[in-house]
Amino acid sequence: MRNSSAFDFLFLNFDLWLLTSLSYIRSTKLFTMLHRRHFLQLGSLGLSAFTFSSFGGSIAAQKPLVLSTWDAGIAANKAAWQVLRSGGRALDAVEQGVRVTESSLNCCVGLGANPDRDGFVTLDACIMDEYANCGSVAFLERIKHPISVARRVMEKTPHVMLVGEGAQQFAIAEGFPLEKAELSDDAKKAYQNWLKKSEYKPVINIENTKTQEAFVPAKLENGDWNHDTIGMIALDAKGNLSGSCTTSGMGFKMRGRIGDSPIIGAGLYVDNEVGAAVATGQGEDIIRICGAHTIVEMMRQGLSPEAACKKAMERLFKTKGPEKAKAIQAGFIAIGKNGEYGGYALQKGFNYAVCYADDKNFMVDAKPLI
Ligand code: SD4
Repeated sequence: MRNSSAFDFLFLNFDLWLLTSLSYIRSTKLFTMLHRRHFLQLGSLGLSAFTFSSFGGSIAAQKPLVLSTWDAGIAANKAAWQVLRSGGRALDAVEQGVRVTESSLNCCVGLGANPDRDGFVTLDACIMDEYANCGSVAFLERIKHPISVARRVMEKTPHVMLVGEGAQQFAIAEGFPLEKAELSDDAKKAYQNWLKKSEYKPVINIENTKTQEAFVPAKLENGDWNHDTIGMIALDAKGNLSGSCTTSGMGFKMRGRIGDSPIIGAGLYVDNEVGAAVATGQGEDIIRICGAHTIVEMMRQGLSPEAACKKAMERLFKTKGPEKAKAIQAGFIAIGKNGEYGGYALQKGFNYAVCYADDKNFMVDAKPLI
């Protein structure tokens, strides 16, 4: 940082410089230093964002910033933004944000969501902060805010993950009310319909038969994908990252089934030196490639968030095989330490919500791999 005129020259020619040296620079400390300096320059002008060209398009870098999966993300981002806009911590933002979705009636998040094949709603959630602290709950029943229970696991126990009855006991001990064991009207209807079609018989290893689709539908009655998990990642004004993820999992799943969403490294991963990533979609396939962790490691090697999501998606596609991949959906989103963001989908139809100002909270369609 001694020769300031050389650095000014770099920024005047930022686009050209970036195109020729991005992959090298991303992997060096210099990258962080340059961004920090650029933020400082913009900060003195009252700006907190910049845009630069990269391979394949324009990528905005923002701070603070919050991203979340699917269109329920708009309302969730709004709540997260209230925390971020006043200089709050990313961890608080990602908890407050997804609590909105947990409270709303939704096919796939919170107690109003679709049940498992035995008619019970079981919830999975996890959270991770800038110190690599993490907490998780899975197969949790009758508790309205699994994300907040996950945070208590992180902050009040020596453990990372609690499941089932034990998770519920812990939640009750922490003062979370035990809600009634009943389905929402929408979920009741969906379950009745599913029961008719599925002719449900609890057959061992049914998940591995060719008729799997009839038992765990890839799509819901209305044609939507059978998932709408909310995954949220945020970068706060201090430059710290956190993430959260909460879901009821796949509708009409086998009782006891847990997907990627509560699994640190699969559904969510945060490394405060590098970036954060969160996943949605067919959990089994996301687990098989350690989705979120893979994306963060790709970013560590110098890939942009979008390129890292794409690379991880290519791995998922390869692992699944081209034919089987057509029957599932998966989506990844990521934020880099510098405020760049991006996402990628297996198939068309996955979108995510991006928010970085009171009047900037919008949906982005992720590019599909197939
Ligand atoms: C799961 N990944 O349980 C979750 C489902 C999901 O959007 O993402 N829904 O496999």
